Amino acid sequence: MYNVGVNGFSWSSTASGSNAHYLDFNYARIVLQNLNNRANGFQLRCLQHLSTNALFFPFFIRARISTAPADRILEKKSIFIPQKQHGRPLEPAETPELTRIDNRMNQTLHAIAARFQLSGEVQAVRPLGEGFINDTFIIETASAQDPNYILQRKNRHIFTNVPAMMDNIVRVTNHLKNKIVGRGGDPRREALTVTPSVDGKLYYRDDEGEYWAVCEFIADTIAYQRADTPELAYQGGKGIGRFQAMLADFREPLADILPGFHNIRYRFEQWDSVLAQDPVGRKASVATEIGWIEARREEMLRFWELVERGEIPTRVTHNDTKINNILFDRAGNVLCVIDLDTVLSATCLNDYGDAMRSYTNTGLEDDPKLENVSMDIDIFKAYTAGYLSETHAFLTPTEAEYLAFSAKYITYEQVLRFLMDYIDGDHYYKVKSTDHNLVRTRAQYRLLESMEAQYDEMQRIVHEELARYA
Ligand code: ADP
Ligand code: GN1
Ligand code: MG
Repeated sequence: MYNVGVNGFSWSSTASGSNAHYLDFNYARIVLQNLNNRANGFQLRCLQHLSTNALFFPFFIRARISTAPADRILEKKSIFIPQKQHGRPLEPAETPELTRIDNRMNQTLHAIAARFQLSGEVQAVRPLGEGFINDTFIIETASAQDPNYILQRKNRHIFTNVPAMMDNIVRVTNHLKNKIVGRGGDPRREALTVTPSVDGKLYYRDDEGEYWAVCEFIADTIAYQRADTPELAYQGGKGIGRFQAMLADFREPLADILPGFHNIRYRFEQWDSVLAQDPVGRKASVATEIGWIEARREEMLRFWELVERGEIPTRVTHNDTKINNILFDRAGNVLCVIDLDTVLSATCLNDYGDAMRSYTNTGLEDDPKLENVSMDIDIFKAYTAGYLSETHAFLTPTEAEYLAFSAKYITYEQVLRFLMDYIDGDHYYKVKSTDHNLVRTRAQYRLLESMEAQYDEMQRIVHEELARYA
C-alpha cells in the first residue's frame, strides 16, 4: 500500500509497482476511481482505515479488483450497487464488485441473519452504504423468487431505545403502505418493509448488546449521492413532500427517540457543556470557528421560539433527508424514502432545510477545497418546486414563510454538530482522519455563507413557487 492520502483516497499498486490506479476507501468497501485503467487483479488488506470509530469490531477488507465481464459481477437480482454517484447512475458495466469480508465476520453476520424471518436461503451477507451512524449490510438470498434484505447494526450509542425506534418505523410504514395501496401503488417497493426476528420482535439483540434490524431490499433502484441535475432535485423534493403529505393524517403517538434532535436550544446546551469541558484540548485551536457559531446564536434561537410557541406546528417528519435516503427507479422517479431511524414528531422545515443543505452543495459535505462549495440556486429552485407540488395544500403561511430560513438553520446546526464533535474528540460521527470533523465544519460553514449571500433570492424563489398555488 503506497501513499495513503487524505479523505480515504489512496494510491495502490501491484507488487511489481506496475498497473497502479486509484482506490477510494470507504468504511465498508473499496471503490475503483479510475475504471478505465484496471490492474489485472490482486488482493490487499487494509487495517489502517478501520478505526474503532468506523466499525466496532475489527475485520479486514479484502478487495479483488476484477477484470471479469460485468455480467459475471452483477448479481441475479439486478442489484444496482449504490456508489458515489454524481447525478447519473453507474452503468452496470462500471459497477465494481462489492467488498468482501473475512470468514469470522462472515459467520457472525450469517448467524445474525438466521435470527430473522427471512424467506429463502442466505447466500451472502456483504457491507453496503456509507452512513456515518449505522453499519449496513445486504443479505443476498439464493433464489430469485425471494427478496434480498438490508441488515443494519443500529448505533446503540446514538439510538438508545432501538425497540421504540423500530416501533416508530413500523407504525409509520404501515400508515404509508395503506396510503400506497389506496392509490394503486406497490407497498413493498414504495415503502420499507421491516422483517421481524424469529421470536417476533422488530430487532435482534446479540450477546454483546448490539441491536440488529432487517428490512426488505428494494431491488432495481438507485441511491444517488448527489443531486447534480434540477430534474433529480425536483423528484427528491416531490419524494419528501409526498412522504410528509401521506403522513399528514397520522395520529398515532411516536416515541421521541432522539430528544432535541433538530432543536437548537438543546444543541446549545450540549455545545456549552462540551466547550466548558474542552475534553481533548482542541477548543483554543478553533476560536474562529466557535465565533461563527456564537455570531448567529440569537438569530437561530429566535426562529426556534416559533416552534416552541407552536406558531410552527409539529408533524411526522423524516429528519435526515439527504438524497441517498431516497431510492429512485431507473427512470429517475422517486420510489421510496428510506432510512427511517430518525422519524419523529418535529417541524417539517427540518426536512426541507436538511435536503437543501445536502442537495444544493456544489462541493462535498467534507470538501477540503472550500472553493468547490457553494449553494446551487437552480437546485434550490427545483427542489422547492417539487416539494411544494406535494405540500402546498397543508403548509401553514408561517411554515411557508420560513422555508428558506430553514435551509440556513439546518446548515448552521450541522456546522455546530460537526464542530462540537471535533471539540468533543470525535465521539459521534465516524471519521476518516483526525481533522475530519473540522474539515466538515469548514465546508458546511462555506455553504452557510453562500446561503446567506443568496438569501434574498431564495426567499423570492419560495414566494414565486408558492404563488403558483395561490
Ligand atoms: P445509514 O443510516 O447508514 O445512512 P441507510 O438506511 O440510509 O443507512 O442505508 C444505507 C444505504 O443502503 C442507502 O443509502 C441505500 O443505498 C441502501 N439501502 C438501504 N435500505 C435499502 C433498501 N430497503 N433497499 C435498497 N437499498 C437500501
Ligand atoms: C448522519 O446516518 P446518516 O449518515 O444519514 C446524522 C444526520 C446528519 C448527517 C450528516 C442520526 O446521517 O443527522 O445530518 O449524518 N444522523 C444522525 O451527514 O445523527
Ligand atoms: Mg442513510
